[in-house]
Amino acid sequence: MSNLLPKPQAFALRGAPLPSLQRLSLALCVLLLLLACIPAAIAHEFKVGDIEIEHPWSRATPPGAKVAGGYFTVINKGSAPDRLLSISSDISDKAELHEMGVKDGVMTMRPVEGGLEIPAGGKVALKPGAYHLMFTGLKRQPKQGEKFPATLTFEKAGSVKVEFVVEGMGETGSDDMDMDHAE
Ligand SMILES: [Cu+2]
Repeated sequence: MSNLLPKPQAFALRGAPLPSLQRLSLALCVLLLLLACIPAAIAHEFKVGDIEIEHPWSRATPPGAKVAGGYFTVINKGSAPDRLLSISSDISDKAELHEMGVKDGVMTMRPVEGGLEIPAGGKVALKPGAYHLMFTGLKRQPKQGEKFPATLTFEKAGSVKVEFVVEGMGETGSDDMDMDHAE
């Protein structure tokens, strides 16, 4: 009989680390979940199908301005190219895709014909001085710190709602937006 006593004790000792390990791994899971959420909130990105849109942003405009720029990075994680066909937003009558280039030594902006191709497995950055979005016929001035919604439509991936964060007027220090858009 006496040799039965150590058994439950030994069992209890061996069993003891299990519950705390489970607690630890649960705590780790919660921590990992929290960490997984944080970059998404900071990165401010949107997804539709194989397409990811990172950090759509615009710039505050001076009173009376009729146009505002729109910028973001599009990533195509798919194995086929896709095309950004159109953009719409309540903030303006129209939103156009523009391309900047140099023609006969003069910087020009022109609408991108037939949509903007996003190569398979590639990315395209819309940024000041390059491809960009132009909100034309502004219904109101975007104010620094606010967000406004817009819908991007892709040929294959379909439509996705995004939010443009409005940054300061001097953001990036580029004044390309003031050039060819006084209509
Ligand atoms: Cu433009």
